[in-house]
Amino acid sequence: MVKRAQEYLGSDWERFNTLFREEIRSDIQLLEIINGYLLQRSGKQLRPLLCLLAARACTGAGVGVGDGALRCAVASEMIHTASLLHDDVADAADLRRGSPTVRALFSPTTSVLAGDYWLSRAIRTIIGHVDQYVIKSFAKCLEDLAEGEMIQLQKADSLDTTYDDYVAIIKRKTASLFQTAMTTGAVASGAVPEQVEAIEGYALHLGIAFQMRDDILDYSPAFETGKSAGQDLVERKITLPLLGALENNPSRADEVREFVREGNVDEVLHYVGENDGIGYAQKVLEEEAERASAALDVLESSEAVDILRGLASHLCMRKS
Ligand code: GRG
Repeated sequence: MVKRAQEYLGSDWERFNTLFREEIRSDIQLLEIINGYLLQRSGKQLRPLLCLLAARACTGAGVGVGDGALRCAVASEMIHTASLLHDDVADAADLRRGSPTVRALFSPTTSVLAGDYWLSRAIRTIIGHVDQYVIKSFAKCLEDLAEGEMIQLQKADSLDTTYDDYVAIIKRKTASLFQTAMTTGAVASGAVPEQVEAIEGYALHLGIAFQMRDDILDYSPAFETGKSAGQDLVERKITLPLLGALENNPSRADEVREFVREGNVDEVLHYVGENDGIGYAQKVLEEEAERASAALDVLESSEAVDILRGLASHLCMRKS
């Protein structure tokens, strides 16, 4: 489905990739080495894809999204990468996309500074090319990313995460950038408020579902994600599969939260398996994905809208 979306975007996708490489270029040798390393190991590039699909869905344009939307797509991928470079330091992660992290290969300081650079370049890419709405949306998103991580830190200490806390975290750390990527792509393409609202609703629910799937994958063996199972528990993150198991069998709640506190990951994995935490989480995320698709109902039918709906179902089942 990601491939189909890239093919549908055609020359716009190529223009995105060209601008992305131009805008991240640096004269500093160390940055060029790191940037090359990261560009060779690109992920799914989902946020720019969603940004450009939103632009197309709102304008009905066959080819050629405007320069503003293209810049929003580039900025969204740069911010995503910056957040991963910082996150890998916060989590002391050795692997990302199946390869050593910049943190492991160079140093934590290098990873944070490279993240700062990607973040600064994101801002430079849009300033002077887009209107105030777009700038404000990116600024709010950066605030959300930091807040989401902060709430997560707080909860790793108190270990009293509720479902509402969990949703507050994932809205900020994941859904917010989906929303910004898509609404800015739409606004920069001249979308009317009703269209922007539809796109924002889709992005919110898709972002929530996407993070829920990510949290399920953390309970799966490492071969497809390139990360080891139970990593979130090592970092004392209580996510939906565990919340689901606690909902299904609350009788051992105190004991299980104590396992998390002690870092007894195997016991927690066993408890989640026995109490169908994964099934619970999968059901909730599929409902979110349905909400995402339903939000698009007010938009005029188009191939872009079909692809957005297809992506919502596809991402529910993704394995990496
Ligand atoms: C410096 C911008 C900035 C933020 C600092 C550390 C931090 C605050 C935020 C981290 C937020 C974070 C890592 C959220 C997780 C989002 C997520 C599910 C990432 C994985 O996305 P994919 O699967 O990645 O799209 P690929 O590898 O495909 O690019």
